[in-house]
Parts: sequence; C-alpha cells; structure tokens
Amino acid sequence: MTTLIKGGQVLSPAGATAADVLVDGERIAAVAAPGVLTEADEVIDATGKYVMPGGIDAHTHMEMPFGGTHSVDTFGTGTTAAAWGGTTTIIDFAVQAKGTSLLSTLDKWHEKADGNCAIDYGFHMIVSDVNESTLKEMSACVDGGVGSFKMFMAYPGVFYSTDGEILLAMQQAREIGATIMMHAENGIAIDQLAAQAVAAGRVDPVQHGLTRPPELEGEATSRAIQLANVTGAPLYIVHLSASQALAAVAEARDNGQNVFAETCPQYLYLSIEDLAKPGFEGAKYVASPPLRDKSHQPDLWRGLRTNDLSVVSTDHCPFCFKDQKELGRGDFRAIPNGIPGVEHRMDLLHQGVVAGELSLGRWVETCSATPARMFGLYPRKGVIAAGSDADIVIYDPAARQTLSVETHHMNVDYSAYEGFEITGRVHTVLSRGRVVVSPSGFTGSTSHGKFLSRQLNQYLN
Ligand code: DUC
Ligand code: ZN
Ligand code: ZN
Ligand code: ZN
Repeated sequence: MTTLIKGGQVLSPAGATAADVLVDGERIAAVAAPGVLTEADEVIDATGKYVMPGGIDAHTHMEMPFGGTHSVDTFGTGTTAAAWGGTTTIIDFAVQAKGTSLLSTLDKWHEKADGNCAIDYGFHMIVSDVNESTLKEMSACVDGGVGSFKMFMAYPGVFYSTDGEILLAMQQAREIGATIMMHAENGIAIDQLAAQAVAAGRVDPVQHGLTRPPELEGEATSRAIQLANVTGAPLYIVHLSASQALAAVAEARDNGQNVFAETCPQYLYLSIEDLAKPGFEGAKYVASPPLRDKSHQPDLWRGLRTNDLSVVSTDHCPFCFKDQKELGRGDFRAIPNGIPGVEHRMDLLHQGVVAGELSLGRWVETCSATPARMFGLYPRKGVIAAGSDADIVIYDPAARQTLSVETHHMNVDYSAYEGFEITGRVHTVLSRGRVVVSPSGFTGSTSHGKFLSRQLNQYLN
C-alpha cells in the first residue's frame, strides 16, 4: 500500500522545502520535487500545510507511581493523546523502586506498555538504588535498548541519590557510553525550606514554588555538571526551568563538556502566577521543578535558539485535580507533582514560531530531530527521508483552536492550558505509514505502537 503526500512544505532543521513524499508500507519510499511522484494507491493533499517528522517526546510519565498514587494516563490513553497532538514517539521512564533490580523494573514496564501503545515508544531507566548489582545491570539495560539513566538530586528518601552514588553511576555510564539524565534540584535544602513553611502555617500550592528557589536548581545543575566533568560522563539536564541552571549549562557547553539540556512548554508559557491562583487552583500547576517567575522565560527562548537548550519535552505527568491533587489540601508537600501536556507540545511550540521566538527549523529540530539523535533513534525517526519510518505529521499552520479539558484527549480532569488560543493544528498523523489521526478523528489502535530498542546518544557515539 502506497500513499502520496503532495503539495506540502516538507520541514527539517534546515527549514521548509516544497516536496512530495511517497510512503510505501511502514517506510518513506521517496521525497521528491513537487509533481515528480505520481503513482500511489492513495493521495493526501497537503497544499498549504507542513509535512514534518512526527514529534518525539523524550520525557513522559504514563502510569507512574508517585506519592502513593499513579499518574492517570495509561500507555494507551497517553499515547493516543500524544498522537492527536502530532507526537509519534514517546520515551517514558521505567522507575526502579528501592530494593529492586533494573532488569525486573524493565520487565515490569514492558508489561505495562507492550501491546498497549498507539505510537512507538522507548524507555529511559530511573535509577533510585545505586549498588553493585544496579551498576552492573546498567550495561544489560543498554543491551535492551535503554541507554539513558535518570537520577534525582531531589526527593530525598524516594528517588534521591547522594553525590557519591551519582559519581558511581556516572563512572559506569562513561564506561558503557550511556547518558546520565539529571533532575537537578537540591532536594536536601528544599525539604528544609518546605518543612519550615508548613511549620509556619504556609501550606498553599504557591509554597511549592517558593520553597524550591531557582538558585537551588542552578546549584544542583552546576554540581551535576562538575560530577560529570570529573567522571567524563555525558550529562543531559531534564526539565530545565531556571536562568541560573541555563547559565551553568551554557558555560559547560562553551568549555567543551558533553552537557545537554531540555526544557518543557510549561516553563515557556506558565509561571508562578499560575501556582498562586486563589483557592486550591494552584495545585493544578504543581510540578518539579516549579513554575518560575516570568522573567526566566526570555532566557529559555534564547536557549532554544542558541541550542544551549537542545530539546523540548513535556514531562507529561498527569494527576487529576479531584482526589489526586486534592491529597495536598492543607499541605502542599502532599500534592502529586506533575502537569499534563503530552498532547500540546507541538502546538505550543508552534506559537513560538508564530511569535518569532523560534524558526520553523528549530521547531522541528527541538521537538523531533534532536531528540531522535540524542536518544539513538536517528534516522529511523526524526526526519522525512527515504528509508525512515513514515512517522509524519501534516500540520495546518493557519488553523485555529482553543485548548480545553472539554476537547483534549488526555485522561485527566483539567487542562493546564485552559482557554489558550492556538494558531496551527494537526491535520493528519501517520505512524509507521498508518493514518492514526485524520480530520475525521482517531483512526489508530493501541496495539499498533512498537517498542524501540534505542542506540546510544548519537552526538557522542
Ligand atoms: N517531576 C514532576 O513534576 N513529576 C514527576 C517527577 C518529576 O521529577
Ligand atoms: Zn503500579
Ligand atoms: Zn524530574
Ligand atoms: Zn519527569
């Protein structure tokens, strides 16, 4: 079965080119000047639209155990919502519980995801119990297609690792070519500030932000960078939110160190003003790192332009307002941390293009091409080229839509972007050649997505 996508502007990090794309089965068969390709079983008219590589969201949390509850999107609902928004690959996090092995953790996450995803998916591994066997198992994870390991300088007693443990894991990562992903916030200091706030009766959601100051993200980021420097491990800072942290990343990169970073739409578009909304409304915006003062946002946009921020991921971690976020009424520390967003990343970043903050090329690069290379999926994913998987988004840059819980497809009872007016909209989505979203709706299936055994970081290996 062949499909010809004709009349569109094909996007790549170099920008837009008028070209037609022929899909044969699961792959792209040819990309050619307009009108050259003529034979196909089906034709999709992409006139006036972008034809772009499907989005790659390298940071999601489906069915994630957290604070005694679970994030509410299953792999099925979350990957379906992702597809609606033009994301055709997610990389989710398997979470090692203390006292368990990495390989049993990987098995457990395969059980959750395999056969239940609408789009292709891979895993990173969260390491929360550094010991001799964990360190040994890291290399078996790489063999299993999981060559990136997230560690936490935050959440003491849960996911937290000491500097010594981080050092050991980094030495091992260096040895096996793996990348360490770091949640860089000084959790030891933050826990003291949070306890002081609660003791003083300051228990509202905004306290979550006030007790996690940007300086403690900057400090932890610098510390992670120096540990990576000493060990020679590649480092990827996840969900970077603060100017201080960005400055540390930029300096390390200028010094030639293999340090990379991502930011997330919520840090570009939401702020501590949302956390400070009256009543308990702010709980909807509790995530870590917290939403910052708006003054950080111009720096983040600049970082995206200069490549000090290489990737945009969502950190999609949905908890319902009712019954889940509400666990933290009376004590902000008990609000499950996370913001839903897997469906809206492509649209939200397109607003950056519309506003002149980001070029078309950088939009595609930060949302698809770079995550593909960073996490070993290129050129199978992240590019419109002959031989690549036919993961293709046809995007109408002129359509208008308003984001709302009433219309989104994520399995969560609120939208962090309620009422946002968006210019641009996904028209059609192909996942490995199959139309999974079309103007008439979702046409995919949650048994379609395949596990992606990933290579190591392709910027270094
Ligand atoms: N931050 C969140 O907001 N949720 C899950 C884990 C994390 O680091
Ligand atoms: Zn569970
Ligand atoms: Zn994190
Ligand atoms: Zn996360």
